[in-house]
Amino acid sequence: MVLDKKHIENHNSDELAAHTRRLAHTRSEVNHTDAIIEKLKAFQVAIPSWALGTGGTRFGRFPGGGEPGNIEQKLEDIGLLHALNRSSGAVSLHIPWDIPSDYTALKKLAAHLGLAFDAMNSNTFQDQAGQAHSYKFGSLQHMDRNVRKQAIAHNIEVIRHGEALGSQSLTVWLADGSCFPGQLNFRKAYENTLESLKEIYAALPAHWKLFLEYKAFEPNFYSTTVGDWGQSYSYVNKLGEKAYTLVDLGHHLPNANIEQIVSILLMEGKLGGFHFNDSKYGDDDLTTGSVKPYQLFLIFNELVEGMDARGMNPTRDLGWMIDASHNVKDPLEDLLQSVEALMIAYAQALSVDTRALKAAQAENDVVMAQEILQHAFRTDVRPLVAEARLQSAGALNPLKLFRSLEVRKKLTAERGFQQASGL
Ligand SMILES: [Mn+2]
Repeated sequence: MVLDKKHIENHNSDELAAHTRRLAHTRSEVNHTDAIIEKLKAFQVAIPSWALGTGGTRFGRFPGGGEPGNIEQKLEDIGLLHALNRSSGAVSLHIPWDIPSDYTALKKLAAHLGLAFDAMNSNTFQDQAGQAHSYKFGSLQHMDRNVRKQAIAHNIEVIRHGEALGSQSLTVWLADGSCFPGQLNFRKAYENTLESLKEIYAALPAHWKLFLEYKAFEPNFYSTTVGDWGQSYSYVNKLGEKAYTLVDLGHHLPNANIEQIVSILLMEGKLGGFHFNDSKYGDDDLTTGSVKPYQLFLIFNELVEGMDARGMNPTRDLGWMIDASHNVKDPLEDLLQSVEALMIAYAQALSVDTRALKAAQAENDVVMAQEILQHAFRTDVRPLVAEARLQSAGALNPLKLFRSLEVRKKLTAERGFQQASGL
């Protein structure tokens, strides 16, 4: 389904008077609003190809209608999101769930929809039909060199697919670890993993990056071989300058100070990118900003400060992606909410009075430091996010327009009740 520009224009003219009132108020409260709006306009978040179908848990899945049945339909769905919010201009593909059959045609479709190919994702956490060796006891860490070779070859194949599409990075997330004490020799698992990663790293094209994602637990429940940011940092430091750590917000132990992790990784020049989601208990894959919006703001506050300190370009120098799953929501509505939450957190962070904060820190004025951050968090910056969309020809209220156009009903009429491919 392709969105008619007229729909957006009509929606915006209906919403304009109220938006203009709200924007004037925000401009009276926040400094440098035009500079903030420009940064918001440039910010793009990649949508993973697996987030477009209804998610599930190991207990079951409750699919909705109109899910995309192939990679082209997945791109069309992201194109629809991007037309609405102008901030979802990239797709992150998963191999083997989304193996392209015709690179040229897919690149043409992506260009038509205004989408870039973000990081490619490999999969050695499950066995595929016809696979010679099983990943039941790990992939890059495996005791058997033949299993490791198979997993390395898969990652290199993913790089080749990505090269053909114009992607420039590979995200490696390993389920490797152990479920019981004694099952694994930690040092040997580390050494095998490092050796395997080195072979994958050697196959990276010159301008590519390798992102190594960590996760504290699950599917292994005793140890994970890339279990936290320190372990990822240890690997990527040994691999070289093209290797970076990737932070998935849901992959920490409860109450971890993620904003501090982000700050240190940025300082070390080893923060590669993000998988955004939210959680209450573990890797819940909830909508970004739905449970802990203040934490999201604090993360963006460190990002803005750290990227500025290193002279980084927020849109080019880090990989931004959503990694969430949606069991009880329309996936497209959920993604609109996630992107909106990211834009709001970014706008809040950009509105922090950094000079006053530095002064408060220098004087150990703890109360004022907290006041400055919370003032930015509590100021309604949503009109700035909406204005960025308006200036980029997106919709002032994407979710409202999505509902009024009955997009899901039309997609269901078009595609039926098929299950999203690859899930
Ligand atoms: Mn992830």
